[in-house]
Amino acid sequence: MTDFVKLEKQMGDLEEEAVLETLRQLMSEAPSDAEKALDACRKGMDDIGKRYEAEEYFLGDLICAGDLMSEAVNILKPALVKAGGESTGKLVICTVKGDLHDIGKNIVKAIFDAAGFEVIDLGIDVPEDLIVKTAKENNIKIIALSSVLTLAIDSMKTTVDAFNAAGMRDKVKIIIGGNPVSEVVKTYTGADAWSLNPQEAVSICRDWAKTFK
Ligand code: B12
Repeated sequence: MTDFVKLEKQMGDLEEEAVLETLRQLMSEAPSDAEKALDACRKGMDDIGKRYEAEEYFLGDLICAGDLMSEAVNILKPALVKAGGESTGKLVICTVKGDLHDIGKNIVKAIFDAAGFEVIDLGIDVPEDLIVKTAKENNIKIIALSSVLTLAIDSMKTTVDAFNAAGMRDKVKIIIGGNPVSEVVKTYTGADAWSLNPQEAVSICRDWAKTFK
């Protein structure tokens, strides 16, 4: 039985071997707990962020944390991605302008892929005009935006505004996610939905895709 509080602490303490061993064991004994493990790892990353702000950790530690989280996700991925069956629709995903973080975005992409969505991933630091152009050229109606920097919340708003300016706002649905995202951020940016949970995001987008058919 995995101790998730301990896992969160191991992650926060950057105990690489202990984290990876715990996850490997979980995958062999109880893969259905993968989502709980992901959540514990994400909370551990929050702790790392706080310790970075307190100058207990430095940029090199953030880089190690990013590598460790990517390894953790690779171990958990087979259990996180549940095959979706029928083809569900198309969406474009990216991390918005000014933000280079992509671990969360990549998890969301993998889960949407597995759920049957055709996903166009524009990567990181993506300007709003490229997102609008891609949606227009590929007739994409679902836009998924990721950001973990508080500053990049404004880029999410700029992106929503750009769809307005292009006369496309009523033709697309926009979902946002990432650590600082909340109901308040959703209202501020003008997005249609928000989530920190990729599985929940899939079910929101599946409902949207049905209304487009
Ligand atoms: C790892 C990390 C890095 C790595 C990133 C590696 C990579 N390839 O992504 C590196 C070292 C490169 C990095 C750089 C920097 N970082 Co950094 N980083 C982190 C850290 C520790 C973890 C982020 C992470 O991967 N979390 C784990 C993932 C899985 O969680 P997540 O992104 O929230 O995603 C989940 C959900 O939110 C959701 N989700 C995510 N996206 C989406 C999208 C949609 C549509 C949906 C539905 C859901 C969804 O699904 C995911 C799975 O559950 C955070 C701390 C934190 N609390 O987040 C700081 C943090 C984000 N970084 C921070 C800072 C300051 C920086 C730097 C400016 C440091 C510097 N001096 O250079 C640079 C920024 C450069 C830039 N312009 O972007 C600050 C931001 C502060 C702020 N308020 O804006 C944080 C919060 C640390 C802190 N507390 O100070 N960082």
